[in-house]
Amino acid sequence: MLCDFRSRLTAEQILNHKWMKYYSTELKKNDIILELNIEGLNNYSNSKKFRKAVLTFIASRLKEDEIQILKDIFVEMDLNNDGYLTLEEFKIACSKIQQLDVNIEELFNSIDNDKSGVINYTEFLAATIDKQIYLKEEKLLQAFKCFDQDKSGKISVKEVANIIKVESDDDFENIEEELKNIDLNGDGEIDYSEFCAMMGKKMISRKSLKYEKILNN
Ligand SMILES: [Ca+2]
Ligand SMILES: [Ca+2]
Ligand SMILES: [Ca+2]
Repeated sequence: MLCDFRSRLTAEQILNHKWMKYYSTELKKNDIILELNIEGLNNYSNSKKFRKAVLTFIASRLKEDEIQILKDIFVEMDLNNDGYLTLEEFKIACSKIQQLDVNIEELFNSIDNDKSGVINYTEFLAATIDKQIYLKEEKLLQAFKCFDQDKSGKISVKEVANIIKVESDDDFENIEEELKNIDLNGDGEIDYSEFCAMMGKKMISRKSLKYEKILNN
C-alpha cells in the first residue's frame, strides 16, 4: 500500500551498499558527529505522535542527495556497523558534543519510535532531517495525501489512528487530544494549512492555499 511507510526500506538499503561500508571506514577519522543538529533533535524529541509519524513518512522517502551528511553521521555513530544505534553507541556519540543539556536516555527513547530498543536508520533520519528538506511543499503534500486516506482533503482522528496503528482506547484519546491542538479552526479535522502549521511552516503561502483547493476538489 502506498501509505505503509514501514515497508519502505530505501533508507536501510542505502546503508547496506558495499561502497557505503567502504566509505564509512574512511569517514570514521573525522568527528562528523559534531555536525548533528541538536536543536532539530530536541524539536523532534518534543514532538507528539502525529508529527513524528509524518516525519517518519518523509524520512522513509528521502532521496540520496537529501540525506548526505546525516548518513555519514549515522555511520560514525554506529560503531559496530550493524545498521542500528544502541543506547551505548548513542551515549558515546553524544559525549563528543559539548553543551548537550539533555537527558540522553530520554532523547534516545524518544527517537526509538517503534520501541525496539535500538535506533534504526529511518528513525534517525526522522529525528534529524533538516527543516529545509521536510518543509518542502512536495514532501508535505505527499505526506498529507498519505494520511488523508479517504481523500476528503482533511485528516481525521480515525485516519491518524489507522496509520500509526493505535490499539488501545487510551491511545486513541491521546491522538484525539493531540489533534485538537492542531485543529486551529475547530472543525474536528486537520486541513492542509493546519497540517503545515503543525510541521512548523510559518506562513501559509498562497501555494498552500492553492494545494488546499486541489485537495478539496
Ligand atoms: Ca527502533
Ligand atoms: Ca480524510
Ligand atoms: Ca481543522
